[in-house]
Amino acid sequence: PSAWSGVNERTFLAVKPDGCQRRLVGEIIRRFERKGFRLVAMKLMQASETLLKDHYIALRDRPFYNRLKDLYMGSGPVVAMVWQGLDVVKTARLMLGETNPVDSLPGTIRGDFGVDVSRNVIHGSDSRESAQREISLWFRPDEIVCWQDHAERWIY
Ligand code: RTP
Repeated sequence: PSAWSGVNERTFLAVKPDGCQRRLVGEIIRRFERKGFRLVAMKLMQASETLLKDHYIALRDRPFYNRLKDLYMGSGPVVAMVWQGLDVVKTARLMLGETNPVDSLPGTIRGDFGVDVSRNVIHGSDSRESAQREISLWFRPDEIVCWQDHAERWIY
């Protein structure tokens, strides 16, 4: 098992430009904190063309690729984060909702805050493998903070 399994599992989340513009950053962080996950890295940044190309490499042949990369994800700041905890990859995807907000239940982030598939507020890694790939794309190792989380003895 990798060093990032069990309670040390990690995922990459990013509040997209619409989420930042709509002042949803605090609300989104709050949901993951209350759930019991541990924030281990975070930065507000303008994603570069190179970074977005790498991040969305699997979608490069999709009809919405240029719109997604240039007109959406590259259009303003994003808040990139790494969260840690038991089954955080799968659980975060559940908390996000479906890609298209119309399929997302109320109570999920996209179900509560989005209506349009191309403005769906947040990104979350879809597997442990993508999480590892995306974390290393968006963060240098020294940007990830190892800290003693005293709440975790009540969470696990
Ligand atoms: P994400 O990677 O952002 O968490 O999204 P996802 O896995 O739920 O969805 P994916 O199919 O990987 O699509 C990535 C992002 O592209 C935008 N999108 N636009 N028809 C469209 O205009 C369309 N379809 C997808 C969304 O922002 C989606 O999250």
